[in-house]
Amino acid sequence: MTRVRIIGAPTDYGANRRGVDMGPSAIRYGGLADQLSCAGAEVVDAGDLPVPRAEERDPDTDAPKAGDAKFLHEVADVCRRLADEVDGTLADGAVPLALGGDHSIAIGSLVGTARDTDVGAVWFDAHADLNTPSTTPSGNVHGMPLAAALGIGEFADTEWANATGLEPENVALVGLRSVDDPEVELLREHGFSAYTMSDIDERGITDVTEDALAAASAGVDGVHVSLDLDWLDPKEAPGVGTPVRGGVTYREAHSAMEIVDDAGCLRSMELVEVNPTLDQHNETAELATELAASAFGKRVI
Ligand code: 5AB
Ligand code: MN
Ligand code: MN
Ligand code: MN
Repeated sequence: MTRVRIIGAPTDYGANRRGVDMGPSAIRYGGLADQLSCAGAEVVDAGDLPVPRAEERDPDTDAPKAGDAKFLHEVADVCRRLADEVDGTLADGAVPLALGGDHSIAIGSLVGTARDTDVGAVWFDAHADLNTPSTTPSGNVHGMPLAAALGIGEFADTEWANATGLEPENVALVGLRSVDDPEVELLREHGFSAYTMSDIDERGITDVTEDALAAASAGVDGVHVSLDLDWLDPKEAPGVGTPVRGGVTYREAHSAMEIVDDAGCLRSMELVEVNPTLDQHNETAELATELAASAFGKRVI
């Protein structure tokens, strides 16, 4: 039986708006443990990492080497602790499931899951999250986690951010529809597998997700799945801070998560960017729980 260990990371340091820090509570309240049990998993809830409120901190945008990245010290502190939790969970034979919080927590998940072994990652997101402190249009670290974990740009020497066992060849991005110009260049340069919404329109979600998983898992020991809820169309997932029209449907999202389960290489996962203050009746959080259940093997019959 798969053992899933839930680790809450209630941060909003990396996002431009408050509320995403309530994500772990909303996702738990939305029925995560029950959904995972229905998927046949044994669930352990490790609770939330302690995270000081953003108002008590200095965004510190002019710190040396921090460029324009807001709250980078605070993000580093959370990610270091999350990486240890993820690593410890894997050592204990369980699958870590991190709950954000904004997407900056993925740096911690990736560093932890790639600490002692080579891994791949599938990034289900409207955005590429490949900005660096010098290219970011917003200063928000939730737009930078993939660049950080891969040691791109100013992150090259950032010890807490570098996911040693992860290379761009094993990173697949699925559902792209809002990508900044410097990110487009990186996508072309580095050998990522990148699938836009147009690819999904043309080829279908099944084909694209199978290809993404094949690329991510080639020659490595397992795959991290990062699920940013803004991957879905805002009609399906209104409770997110950076919605972009034209995302995947409810059914497409479930199909993709079922294919994740079928591939049998899921090593760790995170659900991020749920913002309950923007949601309608907690439906985005509930959707996150259902999608996690599909990824962990829940089926109708
Ligand atoms: B999310 C933008 N590229 O860097 C930036 O939600 C948006 O984790 C980032 O994918 C969105 O600020 C970050 C314009
Ligand atoms: Mn500081
Ligand atoms: Mn996004
Ligand atoms: Mn994201």
